[in-house]
Amino acid sequence: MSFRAHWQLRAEFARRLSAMYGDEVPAYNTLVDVSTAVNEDHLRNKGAEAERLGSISRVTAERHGAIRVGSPQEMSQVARVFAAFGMHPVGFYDLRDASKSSVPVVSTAFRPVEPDELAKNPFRVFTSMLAADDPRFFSPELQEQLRDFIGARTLFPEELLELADQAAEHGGLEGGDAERLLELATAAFKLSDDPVDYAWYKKLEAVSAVASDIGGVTSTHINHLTPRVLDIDDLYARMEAQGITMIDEIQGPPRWDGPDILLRQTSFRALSEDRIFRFEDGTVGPGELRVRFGEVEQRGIALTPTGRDLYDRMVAETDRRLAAGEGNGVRVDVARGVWEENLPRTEKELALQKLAYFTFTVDGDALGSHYGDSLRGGTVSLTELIEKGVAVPEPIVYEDFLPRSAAGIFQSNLTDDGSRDDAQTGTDYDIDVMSTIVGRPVADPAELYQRQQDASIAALAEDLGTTVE
Ligand code: OOG
Ligand code: NI
Repeated sequence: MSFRAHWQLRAEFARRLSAMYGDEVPAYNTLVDVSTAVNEDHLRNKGAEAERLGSISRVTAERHGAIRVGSPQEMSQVARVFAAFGMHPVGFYDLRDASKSSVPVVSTAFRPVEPDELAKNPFRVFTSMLAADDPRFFSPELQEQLRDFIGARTLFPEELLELADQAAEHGGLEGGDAERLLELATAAFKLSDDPVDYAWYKKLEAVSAVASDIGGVTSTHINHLTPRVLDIDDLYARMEAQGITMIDEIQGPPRWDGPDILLRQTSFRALSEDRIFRFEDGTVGPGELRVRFGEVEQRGIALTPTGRDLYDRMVAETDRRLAAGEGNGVRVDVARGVWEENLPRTEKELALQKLAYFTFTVDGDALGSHYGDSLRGGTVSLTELIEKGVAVPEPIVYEDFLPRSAAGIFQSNLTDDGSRDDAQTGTDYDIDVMSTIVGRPVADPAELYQRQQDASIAALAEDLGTTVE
């Protein structure tokens, strides 16, 4: 067998995780089948327009996973594993305050960062770390017990970490080593059948079902794997028609007749799964846990920091109107109204107002009719080029996550609010602290999109033989 580069390892890793998870959670296979059908129909109905935010082959193969670890040490180890697959930490999400119930985690996402790597295979994993030192959730005694329990387990065997380091260093691995890396990495995320200590699990569950899922067991597992669809409303309706109960709403932006922005997500509720427990009297027996769920997403255009501010204001305005009793309490209807009042209806307008990120292509006809050859050697503004239709904006897809949706997804699958003592002060986490924990810099998503847009503008200027400002 020959050398396998990062992207080849990543594509195979995603494929194996998907097969494993499909065996573990058969409803996931239904979700994938329905997603594929939705995408095919969307393509049939919309033609080339359907592929504006990603080719059908990329979108159909596209997944994100979610995993949860228990300590900074485990976070740094999982970062080494993902580096083997060309997946790097991007973005910081603090979910502790993003919802009213107890979600005691801070997160980042591991994903390819270069546009060509994303195009080859965009597999990403939303990775959460239990904030086991946050006194709002965990008493000093529980913090210590958690540290001991988590410190005593091994999620990622030494052999896996060593192979991963080699893959990171050499840009991939040769045949036998590549195969072993894939085997070990996939196995590390398999649901374990080791008995779960019932009393310990329940003690943590009283604080948060997320805490028990992370710190109450001796291994980690994929929480969900998420396919991408081109029409999430259609997907939602088809899943319900199949008798699968979805959470009440689609999270994130509403459906409207302007450009799709950021990320829309929904999920079906966590399903009961058989697990083995060890009870306090020493007996071992079967039981059920309900922690893993199915999620699906539709991706839209990445927003600039200005666009993101507008988005956050629109979300706040939606909340305000809902609280005031507008729209019969139906969030998406209220949100649609807010969107229509505030967000430009065309990609061109989004680009002109610098609200979203784009790459640009040249429209030769528009160039000829507006400028002839007169641009060569001169200076022109990007705004003018866009206005005249010479620079045609092509959307840059949002590759990241939304903290409020993430918290909503966690939360909608909890049966209990858990407990949080807001009289205590929470531990400080931010992107820099996360970088130290992960052991490598956590990239700012906006910088990555900006870099891609800048490169495209530079290429445009080169093409036109002019300075574009
Ligand atoms: C992660 C929840 C967040 C998303 O897509 O926003 C998430 C988890 O449940 O571990 O996956
Ligand atoms: Ni997810």
